Amino acid sequence: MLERTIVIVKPDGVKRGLVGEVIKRIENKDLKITRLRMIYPTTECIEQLYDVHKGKSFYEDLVKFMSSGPIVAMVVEGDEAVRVVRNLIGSTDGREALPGTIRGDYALSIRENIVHAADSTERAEYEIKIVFSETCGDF
Ligand code: FUP
Repeated sequence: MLERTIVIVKPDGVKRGLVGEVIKRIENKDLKITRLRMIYPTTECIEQLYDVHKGKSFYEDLVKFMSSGPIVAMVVEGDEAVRVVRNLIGSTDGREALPGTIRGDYALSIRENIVHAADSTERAEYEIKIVFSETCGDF
């Protein structure tokens, strides 16, 4: 079934020059990028993006990290895009993520793990609305 999801290259991915690599892997998979935006996100926007993690031990460091520099957000479409993209990025902890996945190939950390992707179509719509709103950030 045709779905859309959101992929975000996190501040570490942008700083390390991995935007092109992430885009290449998405396009190689024959997924389509239909929107693309680079922003320096506000703390408030990141808090909304990660609302489900509020109160967890890692939440504050996560918000600080995600709002520490520019990010690149994309809307990605294709057959079962949510699951397909989650498989492309790999598991959360870069030390555990399988080789061949983005995190498996480029991350050695659970926090600084290069990319974010929505884990359901409902979350994708929620996150797209937040990250592509005027108030999420600017330069
Ligand atoms: P994921 O969906 O793979 O991005 O992972 P989660 O939704 O579980 O976590 C969101 C983000 O919180 C991760 F990308 C990194 C951060 N995190 C930590 O910093 N420490 C943890 O123990 C778990 C997650």
